[in-house]
Amino acid sequence: MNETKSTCPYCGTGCGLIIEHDGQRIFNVRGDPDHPANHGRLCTKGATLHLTVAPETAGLRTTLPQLRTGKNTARQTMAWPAALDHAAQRFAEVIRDHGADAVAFYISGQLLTEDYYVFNKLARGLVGTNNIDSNSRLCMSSAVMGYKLTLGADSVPCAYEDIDAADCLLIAGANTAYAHPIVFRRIEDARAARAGLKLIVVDPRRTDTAAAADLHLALQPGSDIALYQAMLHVLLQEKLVDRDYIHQHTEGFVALEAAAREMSPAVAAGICGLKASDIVTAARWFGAADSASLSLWCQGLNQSATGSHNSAALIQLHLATGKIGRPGCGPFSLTGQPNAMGGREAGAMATLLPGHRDLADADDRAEVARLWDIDALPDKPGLSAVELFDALGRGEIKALWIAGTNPAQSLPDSQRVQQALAACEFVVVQDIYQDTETTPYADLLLPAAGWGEKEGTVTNSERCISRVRAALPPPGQALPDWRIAADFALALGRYLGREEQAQRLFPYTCAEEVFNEHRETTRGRDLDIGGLSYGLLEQRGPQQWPFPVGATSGQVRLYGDGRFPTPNGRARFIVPVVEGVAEAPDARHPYQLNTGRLRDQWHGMSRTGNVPRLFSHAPEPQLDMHPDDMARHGLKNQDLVRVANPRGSFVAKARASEAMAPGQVFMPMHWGGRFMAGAGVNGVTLPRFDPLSRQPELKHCAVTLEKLQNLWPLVALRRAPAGKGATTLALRQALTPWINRCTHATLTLTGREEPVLVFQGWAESPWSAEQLADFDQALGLHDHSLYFADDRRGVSKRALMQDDRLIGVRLAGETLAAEWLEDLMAAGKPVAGLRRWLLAPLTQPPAGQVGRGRVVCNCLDVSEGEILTDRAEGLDLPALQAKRKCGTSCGSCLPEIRRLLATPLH
Ligand SMILES: Nc1nc2c(c(=O)[nH]1)N[C@H]1C(S)=C(S)[C@@H](COP(=O)(O)OP(=O)(O)OC[C@H]3O[C@@H](n4cnc5c(=O)[nH]c(N)nc54)[C@H](O)[C@@H]3O)O[C@H]1N2
Ligand SMILES: Nc1nc2c(c(=O)[nH]1)N[C@H]1C(S)=C(S)[C@@H](COP(=O)(O)OP(=O)(O)OC[C@H]3O[C@@H](n4cnc5c(=O)[nH]c(N)nc54)[C@H](O)[C@@H]3O)O[C@H]1N2
Ligand code: SF4
Ligand SMILES: [Mo]
Repeated sequence: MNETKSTCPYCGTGCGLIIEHDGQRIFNVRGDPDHPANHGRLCTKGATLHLTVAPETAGLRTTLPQLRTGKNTARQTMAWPAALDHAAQRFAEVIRDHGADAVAFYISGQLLTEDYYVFNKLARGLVGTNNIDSNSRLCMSSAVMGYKLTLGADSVPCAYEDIDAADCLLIAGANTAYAHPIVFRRIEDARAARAGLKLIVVDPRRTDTAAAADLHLALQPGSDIALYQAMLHVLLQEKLVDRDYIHQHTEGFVALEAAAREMSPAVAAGICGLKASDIVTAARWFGAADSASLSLWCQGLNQSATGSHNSAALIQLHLATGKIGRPGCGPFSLTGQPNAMGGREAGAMATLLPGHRDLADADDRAEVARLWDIDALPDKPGLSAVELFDALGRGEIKALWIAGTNPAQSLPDSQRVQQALAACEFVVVQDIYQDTETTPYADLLLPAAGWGEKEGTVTNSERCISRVRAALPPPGQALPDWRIAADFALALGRYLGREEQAQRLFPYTCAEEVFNEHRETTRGRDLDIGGLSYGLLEQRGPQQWPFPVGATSGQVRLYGDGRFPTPNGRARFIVPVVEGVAEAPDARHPYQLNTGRLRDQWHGMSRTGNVPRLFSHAPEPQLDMHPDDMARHGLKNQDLVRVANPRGSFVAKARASEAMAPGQVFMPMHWGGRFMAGAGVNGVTLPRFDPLSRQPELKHCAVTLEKLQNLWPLVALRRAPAGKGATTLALRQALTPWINRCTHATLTLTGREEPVLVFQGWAESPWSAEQLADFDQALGLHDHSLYFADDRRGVSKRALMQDDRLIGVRLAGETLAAEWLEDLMAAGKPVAGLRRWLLAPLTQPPAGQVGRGRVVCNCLDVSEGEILTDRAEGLDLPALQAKRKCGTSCGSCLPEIRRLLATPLH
């Protein structure tokens, strides 16, 4: 058995992990005790990474290039040289006929810094276009602008150890318990260690993060700026601002002060829907003299049409109180993706350049041209994500290269995005999986090496650079992303008649060479990593930047000297606009739709969606609603509701949730067209974006709700053998066409060792016998199955057993037994004794075993039902943990277990 140290490829917490493998197969991952981000801990997603690689997902992966020659033909596999030659020829034709700005690259914060660097050089240095943007546009660009507007550069001044030193933690627009679980573990530890530590959470929903807070400010969506301005008002009034700091280290306070004086807590209370006294309390806790305050924020602030000002308004609270640059202090924007920060360093976005340079700055462009030894960089601004897909739809972009992102699912107004992709002349998709919402649009699908198979570096939320290392060879002929980009550049050079230049620009033979070149772009800049090398990272482990030549360690915290990277060294105050959401609810669309993350799924689920146990915490897409709104629409839990606006619609099961305020509904972002009928939540979201950061307002749009009833239901369950990703994929692909023959349908997984596919469908009218027969065929339910039909009632059922175990079930017209049958199949227990009951209309199994309910602790497989039973018997957390061990492994479920133990008994 070998061990290889690497970094988790999911969230920006950037946990270090140890891969246990034999060079052919990864058996397990465990947290790296020496990594400063996690000290050995991992959350549910990190701890199940070995289940996302070969052989579990063999057959799902891309292994050879696949090219489609006609728009409606199937793709054929081909060798790399021919595939890249074809791509180069197509790109060169477009560039020749329509200019360099008729091609574009759309890449990802999940690529490594080395990948980012090469793509950027390809677009700007060889092709000569600034049309290179990243999904980080949907994620971090408002935080980037917020920092630049106020502090003068895009540098996160804080570190995780500030959590340990803070007296007040303000979490704004972030559900850290779900989205950055290991950061949240650290917050829990800090609270346990420091009794006086105050936790304030600003979120319209009562998330698990908010439920843990000392003060939850459940503000109206989009009203953050009014809140932070009112907090500043209180700070001014109570003389909690630091006049010395403001005087010595900042400029522009006079105008901000005047604006804040107008925003009294009473005024803000009206705008935000909060109690004025709570705003005062928050300000007092935050501003207490001689105390340390740290704020953490994420998409609730960034994904807004005023995202840059949302961030700035929060950052300014730190500047006004001088709570920055000291232990426990500062504005700490949590990065979403594992290398969102690295992408900003490499400058691979339409508006940025390498080494924290700006495209708009002529000197910066000239410097990069000099570093790359080319005449000049293109100066025409590039298109940001939403604009890029608009231009694609208008036919202005004729060839598009997509790598490491799934825009057909993750961009707002996704139907329009899909139409644009369908209309584009030549789409290249570089992904690790064959099957995402975007891959059907690929004319050329290129196989990328994934986590566990590639070398490079990533930078996490606290500016810490970690190595990503390979444990296995990539499957088939998959290649590292930077290698694909460089090989394409060499081919494109030939077709552009610039072969020699391409060879000079892309001489790399390994990731380390790319890193060393990237390092040169940082020298003398705020993010200077001149003193770092793969060798040093190998010897001394992960390091924070800056790390200039001669440094012995990275810098934990920035701006301790009160000097900021602005022309005069002073931080700047701006007057933030108070605007509210871009699409306010109205009489026809009275609900505000909020979107975000679940604990155990990752974005479009291309990876986590292959791991059955990651579905157990939230098995299917559900729309969270306030109980009064449910009542208004006559909805009970599990009833279907259609969510619609002029852009589109989707259907989900309604769920009453006390976490929601009336008038607001919440839908997770993860479920796209492969997992449910329609396009998922982004079928209705709004493509309106912040004019400064160009980040779209994915968090809010207005919708109408309609209860669906009297639909004909269908449930199908099918076991796929363990470790046979190919079978799962084949089954999923066989069932996918049926999704859209239903008014609503979902296709998900359950089980632990062996995946069970779960298809739920609802149709306007019963399917014909022929349709059902075709469906059964797709499901592999052959004639030897148990069969029951009552044609008069439109009911028909089948069950297939093998060796006393249930391996397939299909219920149509009446699906009462679906839940316990699903539990039975997931558990894989023998069902011989139940044979005669399998097709009966029973809501409970006859033996009386109740279903276990949703799994809360994924590591130890403990369900909500079990926790509530123990709790009814009077067990507290230690007793519960002694009995069931729940929450003792990764701890991601601890907030929820605590909440379950604290809910009143009925
Ligand atoms: N499990 C999991 N973890 C992840 C990811 C994942 O897919 N799954 N993705 C990673 C990525 S890329 C990112 S960007 C991060 C995102 O991490 P977060 O931003 O923490 O997560 P979200 O659920 O998107 O949104 C956070 C909260 O913003 C709230 N919110 C909505 N509107 C407003 C508002 O107007 N004001 C305020 N104050 N709050 C509002 C929502 O109710 C939600 O609870 O997560 C990362 N971590
Ligand atoms: N409604 C709504 N929409 C949102 C959000 C929201 O909160 N609400 N959040 C937004 C945010 S913050 C983000 S970051 C985006 C994320 O949205 P996407 O970027 O679309 O999310 P992923 O599903 O992670 O896509 C990553 C793709 O890269 C592939 N991949 C994984 N590893 C590799 C690799 O090493 N190389 C290559 N080439 N491919 C790889 C995966 O299989 C997957 O297809 O979604 C945005 N969309
Ligand atoms: S918190 Fe979880 S998902 Fe994020 S880096 Fe750590 S293990 Fe990975
Ligand atoms: Mo993100």
